[in-house]
Amino acid sequence: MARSYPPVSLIGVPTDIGAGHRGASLGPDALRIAGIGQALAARGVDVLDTGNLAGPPNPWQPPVGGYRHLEQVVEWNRALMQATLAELRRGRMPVMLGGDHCLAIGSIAAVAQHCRQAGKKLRVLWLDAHADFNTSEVTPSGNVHGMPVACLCGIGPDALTRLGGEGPAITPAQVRQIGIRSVDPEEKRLVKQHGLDIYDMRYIDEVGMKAVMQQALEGVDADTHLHVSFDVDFLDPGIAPGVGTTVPGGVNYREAQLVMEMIADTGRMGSLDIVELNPVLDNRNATAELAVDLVESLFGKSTLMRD
Ligand code: 6HN
Ligand code: MN
Ligand code: MN
Ligand code: MN
Repeated sequence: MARSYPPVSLIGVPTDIGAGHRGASLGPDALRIAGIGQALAARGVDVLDTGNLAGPPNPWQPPVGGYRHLEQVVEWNRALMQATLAELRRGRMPVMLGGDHCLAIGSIAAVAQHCRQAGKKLRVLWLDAHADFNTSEVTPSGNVHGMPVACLCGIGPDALTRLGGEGPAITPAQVRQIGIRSVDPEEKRLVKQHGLDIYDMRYIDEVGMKAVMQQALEGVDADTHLHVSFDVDFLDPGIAPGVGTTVPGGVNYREAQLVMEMIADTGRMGSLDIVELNPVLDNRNATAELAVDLVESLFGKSTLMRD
């Protein structure tokens, strides 16, 4: 059955400040060139491109106290949090065009604040090869794109864990991670300690994506706001080479479509990050085009008679 979607605001976040490779800052334009706006409009969605946020340039420095570019990461995320809140408050669904994954700290801090005020339950679906649960003590790189889930759960520097006010934005119990296949040794200890709900590639192989999604979406109801944080490295590098941190053995094309279709079926997606797309490493924008194809499915495009 055709579903109607709330109006969407695209927010470009052209930053690679939290990443280990330069180039994710070109992601927003690559997604535009791949036709993200037109694809949503063709789905009948009222879509507004709010343009790109501005932020500090990438100083490309080594880590200080376990973080690379912490000051700049904070500045980008403050700006994004404000922009995301503004769109939510005027009743529009924010869709973040990343940008590296550190930007989820700002987007989800805003979404969490909005949900608290609206009395909605927040569920975060984290589609990624990585758990992104590192801390300054255990990070192998100092790159903050490996830390956003921990920061959102209150583990990290004050400037990031308190971005949205007092107290953590979310708890680990609100997060479901899907597609995970690269977790650093100390990060593993942390995700176990905090009880993160992880559907890793082995589990996906064993039970199949349909069962995984049914479990990850369990309890999502009319009062739930679903935030989807889509790290493009979730996908197998064979189909999605345009990312900085490829990990073999990722989600294939049909599995990815099923993930998006099952999210669309809930009708509860309220916000979306599309992150880590790195056009410098891509093959003629193929990864951006694949991301747009999958976003269409998130907005209800399907084969045969289902849409
Ligand atoms: N991402 N775990 C590695 C690190 O440096 O912390 C990689 C993180 C990748 C983060 O892809 O969003
Ligand atoms: Mn990530
Ligand atoms: Mn990743
Ligand atoms: Mn599609």
